[in-house]
Amino acid sequence: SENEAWWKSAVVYQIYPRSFADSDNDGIGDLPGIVDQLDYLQELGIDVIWLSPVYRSPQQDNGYDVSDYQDVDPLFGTLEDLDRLIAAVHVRGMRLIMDLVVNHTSDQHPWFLASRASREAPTSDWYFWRDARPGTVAGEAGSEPNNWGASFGGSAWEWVPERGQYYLHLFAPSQPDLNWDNPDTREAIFAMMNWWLDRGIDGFRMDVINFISKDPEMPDGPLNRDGYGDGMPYFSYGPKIHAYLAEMKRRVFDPRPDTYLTVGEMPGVTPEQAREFTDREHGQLAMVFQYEHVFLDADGDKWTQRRMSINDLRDTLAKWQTALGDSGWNSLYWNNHDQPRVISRYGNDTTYWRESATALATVLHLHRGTPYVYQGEEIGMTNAPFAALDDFRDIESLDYYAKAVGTHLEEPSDVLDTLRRRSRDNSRTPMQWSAVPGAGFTTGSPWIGVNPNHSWLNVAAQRGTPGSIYEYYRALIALRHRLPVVVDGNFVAVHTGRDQIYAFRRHLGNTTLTVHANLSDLPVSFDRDDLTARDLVLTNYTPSRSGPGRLEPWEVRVHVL
Ligand code: TEU
Repeated sequence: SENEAWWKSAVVYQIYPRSFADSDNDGIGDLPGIVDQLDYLQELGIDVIWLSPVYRSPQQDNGYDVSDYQDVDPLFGTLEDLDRLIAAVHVRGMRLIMDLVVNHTSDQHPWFLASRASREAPTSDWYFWRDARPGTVAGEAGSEPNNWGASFGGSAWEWVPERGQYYLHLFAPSQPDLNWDNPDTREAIFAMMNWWLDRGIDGFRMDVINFISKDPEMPDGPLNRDGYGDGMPYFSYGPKIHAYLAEMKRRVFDPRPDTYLTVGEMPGVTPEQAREFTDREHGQLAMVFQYEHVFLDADGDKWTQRRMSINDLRDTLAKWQTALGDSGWNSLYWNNHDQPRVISRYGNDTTYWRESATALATVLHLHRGTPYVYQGEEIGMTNAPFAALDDFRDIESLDYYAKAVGTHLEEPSDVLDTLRRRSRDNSRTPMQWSAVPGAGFTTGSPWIGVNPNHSWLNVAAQRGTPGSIYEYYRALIALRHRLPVVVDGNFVAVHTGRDQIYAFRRHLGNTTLTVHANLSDLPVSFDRDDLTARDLVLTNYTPSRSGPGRLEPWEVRVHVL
């Protein structure tokens, strides 16, 4: 039926357009390049494409700074190219969702240009403008309206002499926050969303959508390491968040006969909040992206690394499975354009490259929820060996380096080391299609370096090759499409008494699916009596290779009874 939640059985593939396929060889991926690869995605078994932003943008944050929501940036092509992509996706029975970046705009958006120029402008109040702290010299450090720090450096407030006021930016100064408390702002956003849905897209991935409602008092936050206050308690789950998302649902989605995939990116969201947002009866979104499981190797902030423990991973994922189990819905992801490659974080990208990529994929995809594959994950792409600061492009990475070396006087080589492990650029290197120079991504000069391992790690080497990571992903995705228990089965954690093993069961009717995964470099034995070779439906090792109670490094076994 039209109201059926089709996205529950879907697998989503995230495309980061600037790094996917470059059809005009200017070094930056584009929309016609994506059209050329749709057969590839269809063969993989993908149901939905999530396109990271292609809107007009000064590209300070690779498109997460939009200056025109209703046009395509010439870097990527034209609106007609996008229409062609949407049509080509639909012809193949697939769907396409767009990134919706409406917590903030670019500082070059006409709404902001007018707003900063005059307090009389129609969009004067569409952003958060505040006076200097009373008793201070406006425009000088310390006179900001509150102590909040921005994600990309320094204070969250920028002084504008023309207005004699500060504006709020939770991210870079070039990304001013939109004031959702103004009904006209909301109307403009809803109109724009409707314009896109009328154009035929199938939903939205909503950038930091839990940040749109700010506590109107905007109190100072607890101080963090770099001397700024943490505003999260006052904007990550603000007083009007449910009201605004409910209004969006009423104004955009409810009037339409079709069902859309809506996924809210929500840093800091708790399981209980996520359940509210995705509740089958009262929720406003299909699913959310939570962050807990990608923070398990971080100590306080993302730059400080610690070892991820398999026990923590199991506890975290099980908690989310249970919390959203019957009334909500989970999204499942390891990678995206903001995260270093999972195989280089939680896996082993050298000795057990193939085994750990397939083991991690198995564990994730066989949870209950909608899995997301980030481009290149399906061939086991790894972090990049960036040699020098010049190799990095990301605004967050460059800002971190400037702060760490410039302000905190850390050793440049240490900071580079941190960036090499944690930078978002690790996931933004070009898609590795083949072994040729430029990796089949471009014949021009790529905007960011191609990972040299493309000489052996590429699509051409794996597509159609039995035992490859790519073919394993295909089999895994096919399993979801074939077995209802993967989509609808409940989730039960299994304790084997071995810390290295991640195990769980899924039940639906008379069917039980069991996953045993050794997430370590060492073989492990365990007691089990109910798994027989006959019921084995998927493994990343040759089935005969080891005994029933023993798992080789990164071995996984999936049984269905
Ligand atoms: O990211 C949201 C976000 O909170 C990021 O700061 C994220 O936690 C960080 O990148 C991890 O290092 C979204 C987008 O996905 C990201 O690409 C944008 O830069 C950001 O919003 C601003 O739009």
